[in-house]
Amino acid sequence: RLNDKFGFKPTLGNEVWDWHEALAQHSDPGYKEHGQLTVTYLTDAHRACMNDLVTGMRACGFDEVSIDAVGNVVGRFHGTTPAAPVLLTGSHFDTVRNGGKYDGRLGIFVPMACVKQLHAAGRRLPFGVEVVGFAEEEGQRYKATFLGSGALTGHFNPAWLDQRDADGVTMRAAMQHADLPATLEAIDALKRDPAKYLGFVEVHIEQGPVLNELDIPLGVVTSINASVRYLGEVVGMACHAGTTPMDRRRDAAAAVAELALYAEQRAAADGDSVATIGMLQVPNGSINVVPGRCTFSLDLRAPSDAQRDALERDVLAQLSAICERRGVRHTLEETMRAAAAPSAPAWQARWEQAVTALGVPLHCMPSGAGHDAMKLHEVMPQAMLFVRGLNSGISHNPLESTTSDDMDLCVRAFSHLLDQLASE
Ligand code: HGY
Ligand code: MN
Ligand code: MN
Ligand code: MN
Repeated sequence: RLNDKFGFKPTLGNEVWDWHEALAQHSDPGYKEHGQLTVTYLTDAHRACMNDLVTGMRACGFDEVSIDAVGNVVGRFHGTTPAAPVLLTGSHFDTVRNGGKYDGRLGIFVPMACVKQLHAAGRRLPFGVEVVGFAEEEGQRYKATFLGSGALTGHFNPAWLDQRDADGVTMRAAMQHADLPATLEAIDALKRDPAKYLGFVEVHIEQGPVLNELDIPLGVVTSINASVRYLGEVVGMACHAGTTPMDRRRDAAAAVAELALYAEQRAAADGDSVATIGMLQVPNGSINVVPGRCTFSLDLRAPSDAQRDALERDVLAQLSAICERRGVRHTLEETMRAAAAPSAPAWQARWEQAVTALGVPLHCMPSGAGHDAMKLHEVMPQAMLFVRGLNSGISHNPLESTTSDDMDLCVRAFSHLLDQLASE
């Protein structure tokens, strides 16, 4: 809390800060012991987060709070008329491994603070506000990215239920362990009718350096970049590291390493594309054995679908050429594909108005990170608000951070958007 150093101000930003600290107490085994934050889908830590969010929403004065069939925590604050359309908002509370405290969670806590303020003032809006803590966005325990928001848009993949995690536990078993119904009927019933909603807004940390370098606390998102993810394996031939001449090897790891360097320069050539091999393993490797197998991940993103497709085409073609030349073979499984999600103009304008009303210089920008908003984008208008991070906006890293002052600005911007919507 930076503002503590400059004279404590009891703001909702401080409260939102405290909520993050409380939720960050829960972490998966193997990480908690090292003071690392990892909360993956339906682990005990994840369920503790669910329960804390239910308690927190109830304390803020939501009229209805529940945990839905996939583990999303849903809070509803009614409008003046029960039949009025609803503003949908929220973000995810799962994290990447050894992640930061604010990725996702900020987008749950900021609207919670706004509802707390409305409830305390005895105010009702002419529309309802539905805040969702999405249970699974990062796709860490299961290859099921955007599971929570996908369930609301009718895009839950039934095959996910039988996926096994690293310990062989199926998602279905994990759901049963978490007292969730684990049936497709219950999950399909979560699909929201877009006609009942005004749209979806999401507040999120920028997870990048732009706002920090401009020294601007808030930014309005113009579009969320298109992305595609693969898990792959290259198979060559394990052999003796000491006796096998360099020109007689079928080294699986060297092939993937060559792909990584190609993807890096190919994405850089676009200027605003990105390519990442975030996972690269030699299963059961040994120091004195030429790698016979190498598993890897591929994450490709670009501002437009066409640019993402061109990057993808070149990288996959290069993978084939590398494998051909090295006498190794590869398999690839696409695990996620998301189209670019432009902000709905009316909703982007409302964020712009809110930011300007706070006297914050207006900066509009694309999102390199994927968000739940890109799932809701498939069924309703959406737009996002970014808040800057410290440490050059680093994210997916324990160094991820922001300030209670900037959190307070988010609450005030969100409240302004609500008032603006109520006045329309
Ligand atoms: O990977 C992403 O862009 C997001 O953090 N899931
Ligand atoms: Mn993330
Ligand atoms: Mn996120
Ligand atoms: Mn998200």
